[in-house]
Amino acid sequence: MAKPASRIKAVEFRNYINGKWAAPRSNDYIENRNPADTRELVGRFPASSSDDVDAAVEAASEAFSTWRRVPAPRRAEILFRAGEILIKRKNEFARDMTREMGKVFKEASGDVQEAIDMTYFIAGEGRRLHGFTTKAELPNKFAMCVREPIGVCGLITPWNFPMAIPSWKIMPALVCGNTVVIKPAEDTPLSTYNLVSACEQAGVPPGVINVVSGEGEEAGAALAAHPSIRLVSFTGSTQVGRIVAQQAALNEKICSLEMGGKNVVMIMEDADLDLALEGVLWGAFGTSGQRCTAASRVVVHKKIAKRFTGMLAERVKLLKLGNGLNDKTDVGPVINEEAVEKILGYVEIGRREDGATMLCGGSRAEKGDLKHGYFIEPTVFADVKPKMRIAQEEIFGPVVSLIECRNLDHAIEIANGVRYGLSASLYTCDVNRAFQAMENMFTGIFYVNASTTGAEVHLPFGGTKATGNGHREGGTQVLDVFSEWKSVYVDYSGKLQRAQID
Ligand code: UN1
Repeated sequence: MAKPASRIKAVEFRNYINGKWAAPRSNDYIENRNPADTRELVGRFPASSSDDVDAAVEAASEAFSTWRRVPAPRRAEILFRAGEILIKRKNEFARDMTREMGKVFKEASGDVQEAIDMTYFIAGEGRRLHGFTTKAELPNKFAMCVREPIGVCGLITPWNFPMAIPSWKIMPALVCGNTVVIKPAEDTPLSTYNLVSACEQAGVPPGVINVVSGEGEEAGAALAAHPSIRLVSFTGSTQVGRIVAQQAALNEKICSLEMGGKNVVMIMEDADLDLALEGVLWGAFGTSGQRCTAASRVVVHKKIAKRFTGMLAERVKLLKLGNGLNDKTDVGPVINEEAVEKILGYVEIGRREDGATMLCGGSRAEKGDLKHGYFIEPTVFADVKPKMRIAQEEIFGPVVSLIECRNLDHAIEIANGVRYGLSASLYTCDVNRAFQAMENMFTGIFYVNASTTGAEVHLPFGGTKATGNGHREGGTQVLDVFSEWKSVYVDYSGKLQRAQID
């Protein structure tokens, strides 16, 4: 059960710059409140300005000259230690995460686990960081290419995976020899603080990781525009990602973007419907629909549409909303008031503008203690047409749209008919159909007989079209974001050899 708000002490947090916990120059703070019960103050976090960002970037620039020369396996050893600390403190950190972000405790534990997985996986890369050798076109000449660190990286991270996503960026950046300044989402800075504290405790030297919390428009913008930042890695909305990319272009920064999604579950008439039902419930309403990978469209074969719709509506009505620290809760709150308004706005669009049939949910839940939080009833729309706004735009909440299809080709056409391309899934018992869909879906992630969420850290994560700008974080592919290639030629002939001429 959740502790009463009065028994939880709120703390004032600092920025972390050059190995020291420092108050923001402005002395302004932002309140971090529990979205399940806004009476509970989780902490007060710096509302940093460009002055704080400048100080952090300066510290990171200074630290870069020594950190880049620490052998990668040694850098990795520190990360392994950080992983051990995260394991030891997993429950405490998960609890903190549920309090600041709202996701149910089990899922918050999964988020911390994803950070542990990433830390161990990428620390292992410290002994690889492979380049390659190849044959030169001239005799007595050697050719190879090696990975080099890039410099100071600016990391801007979202609130929905407040520890996992920072770890996807910090750990590979560090193992490659970069230093970082991270600006966590203003709604969930505590989980980044916990991650960075683990790194500090593990022995990451001063200046290598710096944390500057604050508003996107202020601290985030200052980071994205800073001339000494060589790389910006951003996960968040498509709207903000575009601004980050524009800023990056002005200063020749490398820019890795991970943005929106409109993910789809396709269910064929031969599918195991009970399995598909579990997948849709988990994909659409897990994390209150606030995963980039959340299932927000379900394309169902017309032969089973009626039956599946009935099965889904029946189960959705049973989902229990509540505080994520209560183990009876299925669905936690959404992140803040703005999210409530946006999601309910889409519910209205679905009902009025689009004319879809709402089967359940559709309102803010305000019974009892729920009135103190940002709760929205899990919502299902049926009779949705592929071009309706609720079937096209990212809602990022517990709302799912059911769309009927005639066959697999039709399902794939509908599924691909959106501007995003993060994750898709197909339920079928026919292996041929599974491979056909795998080949024809324009998404960065594809699942067979599983939901749209649940990516693992050792595979590339990211999407096509408006979801990203071609990079992948996760997998060894993330090393391509956080390192640059240097091609090296050694001519041991003792004479001038002219490539392309001699
Ligand atoms: C996100 O929502 O941005 O695949 C990340 C998943 C998680 C990561 C989601 N492992 O659902």
